[in-house]
Amino acid sequence: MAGRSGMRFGLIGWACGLSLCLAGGGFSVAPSPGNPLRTALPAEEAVLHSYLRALTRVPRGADLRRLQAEGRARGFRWVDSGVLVRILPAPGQKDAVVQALVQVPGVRVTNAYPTAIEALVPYDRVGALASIPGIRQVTHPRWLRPMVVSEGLSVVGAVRWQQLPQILGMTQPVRVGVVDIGFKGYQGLTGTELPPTGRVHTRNFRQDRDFESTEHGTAVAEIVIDFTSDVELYLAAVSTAGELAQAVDWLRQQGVQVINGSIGTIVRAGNGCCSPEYDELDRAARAGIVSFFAAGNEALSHWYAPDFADPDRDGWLNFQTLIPFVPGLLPDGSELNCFRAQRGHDLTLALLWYDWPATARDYGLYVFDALSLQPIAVADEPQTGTQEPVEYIELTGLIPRDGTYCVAIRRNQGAGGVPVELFIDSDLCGGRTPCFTYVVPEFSIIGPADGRNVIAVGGTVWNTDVLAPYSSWGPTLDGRLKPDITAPTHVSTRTYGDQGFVFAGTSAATPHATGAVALMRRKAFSVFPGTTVYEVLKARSRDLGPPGPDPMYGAGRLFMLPP
Ligand SMILES: [Ca+2]
Ligand SMILES: [Ca+2]
Ligand SMILES: [Ca+2]
Repeated sequence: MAGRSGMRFGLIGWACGLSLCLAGGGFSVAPSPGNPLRTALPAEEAVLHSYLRALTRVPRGADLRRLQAEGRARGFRWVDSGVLVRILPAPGQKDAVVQALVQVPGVRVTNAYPTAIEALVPYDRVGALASIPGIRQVTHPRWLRPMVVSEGLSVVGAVRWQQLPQILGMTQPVRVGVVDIGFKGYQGLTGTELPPTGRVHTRNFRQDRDFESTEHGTAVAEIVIDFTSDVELYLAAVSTAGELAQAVDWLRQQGVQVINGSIGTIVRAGNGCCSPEYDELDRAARAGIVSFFAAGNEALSHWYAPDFADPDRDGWLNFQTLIPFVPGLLPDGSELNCFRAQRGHDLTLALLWYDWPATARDYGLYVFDALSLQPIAVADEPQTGTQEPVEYIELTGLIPRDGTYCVAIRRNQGAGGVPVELFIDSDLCGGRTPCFTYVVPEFSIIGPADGRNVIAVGGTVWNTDVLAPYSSWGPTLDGRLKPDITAPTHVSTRTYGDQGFVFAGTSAATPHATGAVALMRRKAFSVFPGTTVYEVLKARSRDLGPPGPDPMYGAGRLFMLPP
């Protein structure tokens, strides 16, 4: 199976088998300069991700399907024989880099911003990128994912608004943009759960052209339209951060008043820096557009430490909990953070450290089988001063057997002194129990919900008003209060109801806020002079949890009526 060879691929370059590297049966590595599990690399080659470097050595006639599966595990996806990459230009070098890129035969620049360029590069041409000046890193795109885990309209006070006469409202339908991974089945719902065909506008920014990859966006749009069907609806399909930036730009040009994003990425800086979607969302805000994004489903699948703790000085981080969700399983200080996974399950892991935009602290992310202590996946790119502080693993169906697996974090070089974070796939644990041994819900807001000009929406269970256990907590890593607001989730939709599911996750909460703003603008555009509809929402929201604004519920749960 292609997947198994993908695992082996991840181990190329290991200096020794793990049994040789590990001292005794315990998990500790003999002190040595540098990482004994990784071979050294000349600094000038560090610009290319190791997967791309490996592609430059692929012989003609190689098995492309195997290469694609290996790429997927390392965060790369192919479109035909091209690989989608994220290219980080040095400051001021964007235009020069784009000019050089388009000289390379077969390369297509799919979007270009000062902070990052995305391009589709023929797999046998990736080597050409290493010699282009002004590039500080070529890596995988930041992939966006839907924030689903799986009866809320009257809960938020929308029914009274729907009964209001149309006196003070906008005379035109409200223009609402929905950015999402996919909109499967939306055509079957126009005129019923969605506006009529003439009022649904679509644009596909995905390089793989798969507008109907999932029904997720259709269910999200359905919730917005539950509030008011008097909407011009703009559906934009995206899969990467760069495509999201493009989509927000397009929506702004269409004159939308509200944007809904029930999607996000765990690869984010936490201070709104370093990726083009933030710049486009700032621009949208300056144009008066309100953007709601899912806060994330990561409260049970995130770990954080204020520094790289390594009291035994062996290079492997010692995990500690700030909030002991699972006391007693392992004492604080273990070098393994373990989780259960089933054979064939998907697994996404991101290691981030707060050293943006470019780091010389070189950390690595390792996943071991708890029984054999053999590594099943490794992400350990060199960080030599120009790269983003990210290590990323995406195992699609590659978990070899049902069992326990453990994450370890390695410091190869560079001092500590900056916060370290780990995200694991929230799907792994169904949103109810901690996803691994050491869980820290604080700072688990995803991107772009962590942005300054984005309203981050957390999720409360619709009939209990209790925060959903997975709903991401703030604050942001630079200390801003998030989420901004919470809204009901675990709700019914036609799209998911037909499949027997309730729609859970901050994905379902977000369009409640979007729908509320659309409805209020339509009904009473002019009744709140000198303030924004969002300010009104915030002021009316029902305070929950600790009194006043707090990093779990934000201002409170969405409520549209006066207090
Ligand atoms: Ca240690
Ligand atoms: Ca590294
Ligand atoms: Ca509160």
